[in-house]
Amino acid sequence: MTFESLNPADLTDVVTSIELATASDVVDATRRAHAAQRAWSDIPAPARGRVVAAVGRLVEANKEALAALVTREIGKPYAEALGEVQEVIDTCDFFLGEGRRLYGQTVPSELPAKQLFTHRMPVGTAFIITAGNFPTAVPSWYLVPALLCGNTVVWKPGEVSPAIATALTALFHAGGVPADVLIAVIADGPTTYSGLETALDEGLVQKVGFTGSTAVGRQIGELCGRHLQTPCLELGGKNPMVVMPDADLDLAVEGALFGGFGAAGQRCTSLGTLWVHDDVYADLRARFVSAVESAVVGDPTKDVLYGPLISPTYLANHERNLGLVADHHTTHGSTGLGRITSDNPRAGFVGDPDAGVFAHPTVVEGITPGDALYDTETFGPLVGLGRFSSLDEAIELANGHGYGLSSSIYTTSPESVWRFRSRISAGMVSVNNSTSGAEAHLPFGGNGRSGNGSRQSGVWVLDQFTRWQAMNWDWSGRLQKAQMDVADLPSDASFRL
Ligand code: UN1
Repeated sequence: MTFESLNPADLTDVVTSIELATASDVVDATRRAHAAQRAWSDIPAPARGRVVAAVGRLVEANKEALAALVTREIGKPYAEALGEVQEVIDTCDFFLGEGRRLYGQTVPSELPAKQLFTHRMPVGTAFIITAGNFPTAVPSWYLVPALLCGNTVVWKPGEVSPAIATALTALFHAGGVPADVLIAVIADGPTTYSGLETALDEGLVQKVGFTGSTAVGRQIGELCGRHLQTPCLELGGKNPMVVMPDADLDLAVEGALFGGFGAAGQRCTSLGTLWVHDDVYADLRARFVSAVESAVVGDPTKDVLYGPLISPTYLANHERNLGLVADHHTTHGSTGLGRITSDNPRAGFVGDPDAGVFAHPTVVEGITPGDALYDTETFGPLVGLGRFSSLDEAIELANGHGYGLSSSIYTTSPESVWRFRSRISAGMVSVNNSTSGAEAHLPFGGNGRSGNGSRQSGVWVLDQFTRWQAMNWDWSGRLQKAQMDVADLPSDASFRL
């Protein structure tokens, strides 16, 4: 089947046209990657680290070209696309040195003439499935450490970004990653699932990484569970931001605007619901609504808060979510709802709205538990607004839907910060900062409906792509039995001062 990737800011611009892979193509890719794994893991880790270094330098040298492609193929504003590509470079910079560490431990034995060790072993072949919203940064969080640790990778990028995936893969290959050590396959979801199922059955895949919806994450988790594997699952979010009465309100509004509407709300770390204390509710609401009303939307090559949605499918999803607005809610933020067109215009729009899939920003006021919008990840330019009267109530509202990816609190009170930090169920907590904008070397991941507890980035991701091997070496020349032959030094338990 042929797939045409269109520029979402100008649907007449065909970015690329590709033949989608079949399930047997997917299996073939895993077979090749599996066959290449031993030789790749035999290359000393410092030498693999140098490959990662070369990839990083190449991405840096091609930063503008790759970012421009991100803007063209998925509509991310150019400044944010540059930031996303920088995250790939940061990830390479972090892991190039890991090639010279990948530390194991030397551990004393309880027996003489015996030593204990731990070694990190590559897992094998990793099958990585990523989404279209971060088509370079999030894949790099998987690909770079997986390769560094001696695994081979089959990568299934989001179908909406085949040109970006092809470009990124070419950069890895140019940096010295052999063709069969990293293979990109572009396929639709059901085809991917069926190919992966066969590959798992045949023992060709030892680790699955998936970034995407909670619903698909459950299916992947079930499939991997049947093969006694724990996948790395990075799923949805309904990220809360809590504004306390002692907060710097201008800062909170700026953070809510960027977190909620930056990238058109299509980050897994996007702000879901803004929870505001009663004492500052009216003030903050007025400031936030006015900031959203005057935000610049439009051509992503220009200086805009956000551009188009990633594709027509993402727009349709946003329009469906608008159907969840209930009678007790009021909407704010724009001159219309849903798709921006010349008949449904947005004040201050930059460019031609009819050419692409642009949507009005929408603030939905009056969110309470029980509303569909309270616990639905909307993944578009829609932010909920609700109120609370105490920090404990805010924490309950922030945790109550069961997602736990990112969270944020605006306050000047250390007591509120530490209470929030210790009670929030999210894997990531921002203080006086937006829900999005995670740095590339802190653990990234969520709990509950947001994931199975796996973490990406920094040293923490090494546990996804290596397994610990425990080694003991006895040179005493006799069978020494652990627990039984251990020296027992006398002590006097009745001794008192
Ligand atoms: C995602 O949306 O899948 O923290 C990742 C952020 C980005 C990464 C988001 N650095 O917003």
